[in-house]
Amino acid sequence: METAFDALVVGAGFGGIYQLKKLRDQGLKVKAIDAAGDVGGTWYWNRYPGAMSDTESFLYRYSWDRDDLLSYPWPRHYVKQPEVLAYLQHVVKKHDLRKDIKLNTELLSATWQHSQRVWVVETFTGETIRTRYLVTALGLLSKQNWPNFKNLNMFQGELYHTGAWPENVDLRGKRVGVIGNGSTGIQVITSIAKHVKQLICFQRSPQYSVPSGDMETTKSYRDDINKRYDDIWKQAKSSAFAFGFEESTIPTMSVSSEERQQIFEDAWRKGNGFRFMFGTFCDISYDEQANEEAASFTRQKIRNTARKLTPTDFYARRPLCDSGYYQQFNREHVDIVDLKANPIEEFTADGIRTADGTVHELDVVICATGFDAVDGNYTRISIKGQEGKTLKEHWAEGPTSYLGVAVSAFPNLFTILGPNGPFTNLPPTIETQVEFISDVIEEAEKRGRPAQPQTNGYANCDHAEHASGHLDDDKRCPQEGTDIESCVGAVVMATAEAERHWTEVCDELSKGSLFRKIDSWIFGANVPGKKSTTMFYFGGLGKYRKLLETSAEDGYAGFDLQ
Ligand code: FAD
Ligand code: NA7
Repeated sequence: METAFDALVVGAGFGGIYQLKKLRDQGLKVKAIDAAGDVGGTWYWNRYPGAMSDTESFLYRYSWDRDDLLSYPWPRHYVKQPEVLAYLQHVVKKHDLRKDIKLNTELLSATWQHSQRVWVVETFTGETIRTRYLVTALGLLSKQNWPNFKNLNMFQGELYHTGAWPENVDLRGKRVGVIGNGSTGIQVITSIAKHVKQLICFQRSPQYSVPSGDMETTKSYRDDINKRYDDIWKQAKSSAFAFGFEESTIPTMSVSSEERQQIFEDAWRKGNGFRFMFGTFCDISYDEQANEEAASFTRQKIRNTARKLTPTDFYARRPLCDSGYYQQFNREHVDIVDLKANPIEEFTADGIRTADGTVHELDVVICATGFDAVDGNYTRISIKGQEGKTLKEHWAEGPTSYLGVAVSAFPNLFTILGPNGPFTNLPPTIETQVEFISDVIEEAEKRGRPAQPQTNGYANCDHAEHASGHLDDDKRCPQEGTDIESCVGAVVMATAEAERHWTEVCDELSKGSLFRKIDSWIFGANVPGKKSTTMFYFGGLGKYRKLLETSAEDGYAGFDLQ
C-alpha cells in the first residue's frame, strides 16, 4: 500500500503529539505513526512499578492548552506513569488527533528522493509513505540498553527491561534481582521492596539521590499555581533547566560553612534533584570544590541509613530524587551486590552467578540498565539523505545537528529532541522545538510554490508520473509544461557550516562540566562500544530560545531555504 502526505511525524509521545497538532493546524496533510500500541511514548513503554516523572507535576505537561493547564488534575507533586499516559491520551482525544495517528507502525527506512523532493518511508507493516516533510520524535530515552551478559538467554525465569515493561506482571512473593540503580532502578527498588519475597540489587555505581518531596497536592497549592501559571511558564522558558525554580547565582564557597549547610539542608527538606544541584549554588556541576561540598553533604545523609550505598565519585549525573530509596535496604530481605568488587560472571538457568562463585537464585530479573540515549533510535534504522549516506554514517564521529532540530544533507528532515538540544525538563524544550520547526516549515511553504492540497509530493501538480514516482530529474512535467523545479515542493535544510558551528558551541559549553568526567548516558558513555561525545547543549533553555528567535529574525539563518 502506498500513501502520501505533506508531513509525516514519527513518534506519538509528548513531541509527536504536539507536532501533529501544530502542522495539521497549519493546513498540512499530516500523519503520525508510532511503533507502540498506543500514544504516550515514554509513558506507554515504561510501565514498571514506581515509574514517575522527576519534574514536578505542574511543569511536566504542555503549556499551550490553557484550559487544560488550569483544570487537568494532578493529585500529587509528581506525576506517576499511569497519570502521564492518561494525560497524553486525553490531549489526543480532546484535539481529535487519533484519526491521524497510526499505531503499531514502525518506520524501518526513509530515503530522500531528490527528483521529487520527497521522503520515501518504508514501514514494518509493509506500507510505503511518501512525504515532503519528515519530523522525527523518536525519543531520547527510548531505545533500551540491554546488558550483554554471558548466557543471558539461559535464564529460565522472568526477564524484563524497565523500558519495555509488559502489562500484568506480578512480583509479589517472588525472588527478584534488579540490575541498575539509576533513576529507573531506584524507582523500581523503592516501589517493589515491600511486596517481594527477596530483592537483590546488583549495583555498579552508588548514586547521589535526594528526597523528591512528593506529597499530595492541596487545593490551596493548586490554586496558587493556577494563579501564577503565566509567570511560571515564562520563568521556566527563560531559565536554564526549566524545572520551575530560579537557578542559583551564588558560588558555593562564597558563603560561610554554616550558611552553606543550611542552604543544603533547606533544599534537602524541600526535595527535587535538580533543585538540590542547581538551585542551591551555581557551581556544583563544574567546580570540583563546590561539587565536593554538595557530595559530602549528601554522603553524610546516605551514611546515616545505608553505608554500602555511599558514592565516592563526582556528583555529576542527572540529579536524582526518590521517595525513600536508601531506607529500603534496612529491610531484612533486601540486599545489595557491589558489582565493582564482585562482577556478574554469567546468567544461569536459575539466576545470576557472580565472580565470588555465588549463584543468586531468582524468579525474576529486572534490567533497569537504561537507554542507548539520544541517537539510539536513529542509528538502528536507515534514514538516507541527499548524498545517499545514512544518518548513522553521517554521525560516525558522534551525533551532530543544527540547534538539535536539523541535520545538513538531510533536506526537509526535522528532529525533535535530536542531538545537541538543551539539557532540561523536556516538555518546555519540546514545545520550543515543535513551534520552531512548524515556523520553519511554514516559511518554506511560503517561499516555495503556493501549496495546493496534494498527495503526490508536488506543490501544484498531480501528474500521474509524479504520483507514481517515475519522473526523473531531467524530465519536464508535461502537465506544467515547464521545468521540474517549478512543480516540486519547498526544500529546507541546515547548512553544513551551521551544523559544524553548533557542534563546536555545544562541545565548548560542556568542556568545563564535571558531568563529562562521569560515564553516563548524558555523554553517550553508558553503552559498551559507543563513542563518548557531546550530546546536549548546556547553555540553558532561555539562551537557546533566544538563538532560535535570532535565527528566525535573520530569515532562518543557518538554513538553506529553496
Ligand atoms: P518519547 O516519549 O520517547 O516517544 C518516542 C516514540 O517514538 C515512542 O513511542 C517510540 O515507540 C516511537 N518510535 C521510536 N522509533 C520509532 C520508529 N522507528 N518508528 C515508529 N515509532 C518509533 N523527562 C523530563 O523532562 N522529566 C522527567 O521527569 C522525565 N522522567 C522520565 C522517566 C523515565 C522513566 C523516562 C524513560 C524518561 C523520562 N523523561 C523525563 C524523558 C522523557 O522521555 C521525555 O520527557 C518525553 O516523554 C519525551 O517525549 P518524546 O515524544 O520526545 O519521546
Ligand atoms: P541510567 O541512568 O543510564 O542507569 C542505568 C543503570 O544501570 C546504572 O546504574 C548503570 O550503572 C547500570 N548498568 C548499565 N549497564 C550495566 C551493566 N552491564 N552491568 C551492571 N549495571 C549496569 O538509566 P535509567 O533508566 O535509570 O535513567 C535514564 C533516564 O531516564 C533518567 O536520567 C531519567 O531522565 C529517566 P553505572 O551507573 O553505569 O555504573
